[in-house]
Amino acid sequence: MRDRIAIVSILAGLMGAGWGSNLSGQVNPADTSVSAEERIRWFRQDKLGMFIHWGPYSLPAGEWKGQRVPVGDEGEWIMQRFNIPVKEYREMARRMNPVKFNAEQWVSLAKAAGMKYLVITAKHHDGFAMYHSRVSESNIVDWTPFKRDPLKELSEACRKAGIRFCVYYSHREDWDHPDGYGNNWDYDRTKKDFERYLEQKSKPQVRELLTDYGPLGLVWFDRGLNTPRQAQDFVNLVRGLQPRCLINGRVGNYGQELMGDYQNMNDNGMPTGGLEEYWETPQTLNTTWGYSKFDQQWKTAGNVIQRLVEIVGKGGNYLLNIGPMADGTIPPPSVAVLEKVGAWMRKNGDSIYGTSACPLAEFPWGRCTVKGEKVYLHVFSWPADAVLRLSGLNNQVRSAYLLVDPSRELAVSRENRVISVALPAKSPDEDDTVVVLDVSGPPNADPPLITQGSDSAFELDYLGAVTAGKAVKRFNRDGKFHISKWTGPEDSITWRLLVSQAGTYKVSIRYAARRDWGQSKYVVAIGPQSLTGVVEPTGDWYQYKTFDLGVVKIAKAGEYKVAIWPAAASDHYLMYFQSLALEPVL
Ligand code: JFZ
Repeated sequence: MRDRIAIVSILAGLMGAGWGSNLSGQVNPADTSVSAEERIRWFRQDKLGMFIHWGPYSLPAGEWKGQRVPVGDEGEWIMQRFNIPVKEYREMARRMNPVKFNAEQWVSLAKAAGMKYLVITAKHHDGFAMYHSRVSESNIVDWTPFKRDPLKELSEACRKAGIRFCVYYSHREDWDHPDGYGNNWDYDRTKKDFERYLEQKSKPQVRELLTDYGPLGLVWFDRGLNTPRQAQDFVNLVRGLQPRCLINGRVGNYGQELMGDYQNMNDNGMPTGGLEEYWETPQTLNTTWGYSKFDQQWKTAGNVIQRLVEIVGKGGNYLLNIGPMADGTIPPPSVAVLEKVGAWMRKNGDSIYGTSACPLAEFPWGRCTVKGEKVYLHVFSWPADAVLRLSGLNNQVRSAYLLVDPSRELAVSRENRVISVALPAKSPDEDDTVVVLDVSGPPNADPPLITQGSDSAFELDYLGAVTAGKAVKRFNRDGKFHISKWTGPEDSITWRLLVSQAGTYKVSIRYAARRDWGQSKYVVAIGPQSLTGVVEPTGDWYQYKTFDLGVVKIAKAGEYKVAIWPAAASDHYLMYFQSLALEPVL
């Protein structure tokens, strides 16, 4: 069996490597005709997508020869968890026959839930293709009695319904292929040729998906690759065949520079503050991606709605997962939750679609999203006195009303910096009632005024910072939250400080800088004083170190502006900035 696969793979690899025409005819050179902003525009607008994890792992559904995948662990990892031999797993996969699969039904559920894009596992780590692949016979059409191509049917149903069709592809991990990463129970890792796997299976299958299923909204790669060059090959492959197709952050190594169009949070992850590089959080509806008959820990519609609002209010997208059963049935509890979420979205979608991160600090009663000249206040917990209070908004409030009842104006008053909105006695929606403020101009707020800690020191990081130019607040699984992408004096970070204790302060900076970023100069201005720093390489990627910059004298208490910027233009980033500290010299 394996020999046959090897032969098929070699032929595909030869074709894929350009020895003869590849699977799609000609591979175009990477097309740069579409700008990054244009490519991601729909994604920033649509906010909410359906993730689908569906494959042979849905058949054992969390149990193998009496052994159970514990609830809380991932059902789609069953082959690796129990070191199931490829031969046995494939024999199991042969029994997959999803006679109840109905693409139109799945897509209409996504649509009913307010989801605008759908990402399905074309090939997960088990190496099994859920589409008709010519690269490997380990696919649902050739290997099972089903004989139909679910991705073809879903792509057509999505197009009819106006939902963007997207695919997940695990481009590194492959427990079926002898050279793929991850299966060291069947294959000797010392004999693996990973590059051969990329050329013989991974790239040719990605090429098939980009060629045979129409325009894809997004290729959702997973678990990164070893080197930037390997990842760049996949970026070029996608760009060359479908320049409008988005690439997620996991195309490259998580601990290295972002090579996709946006960053992925950790699974189920939630950042503490507003990130400025676009991002998406994938989340399970229970606790497993692939179906498990044991996992009934379903989130409520309220959990999902509030998490959606929190993600969108911090400037990201929400990719919410369903794990269909092997016969093609979507677990009824998933359907029930998504239908309730959809009911809320039909009434409140304006406060989600096309909105941007809230410029205000978080509120104890809920969150906020903004769009045009509107501030959407998402009230999770109704104030006992039915008065909603918020501060920090610079705009004049022209009117206020419930999104579900715009005809009924709510009384608004302002005292100093606090805006109060008189609400109905009872909340119309126990999960999230949206109050709309119609304001003068784009919603804006003063940056936070940072005060001194109990030890009178200041720790200035991404949370309180205002970025300008190309400097952006970012997340990376290894780099954590940092600020970067700045290359010249027009790119800066600033903070507002309220100094209560005049005196001398020792200034230090914490950053990571790649080997070839050394010797770049930067300026740290604190009020009228400034210090000049010279970047010292800290190793490769996100190896943070702290450097003393000298001392400044703050003559009197009051508000000060602190700023950092590159002293000169450069062809690389200045640094991965983490924090600036001002410690009183006693
Ligand atoms: C990966 C897969 O292993 C998993 O089966 C599922 O497909 C999920 C969506 O993606 O799991 C991950 C990958 C990355 C992180 C966590 C789980 N992460 O960055 O924290």
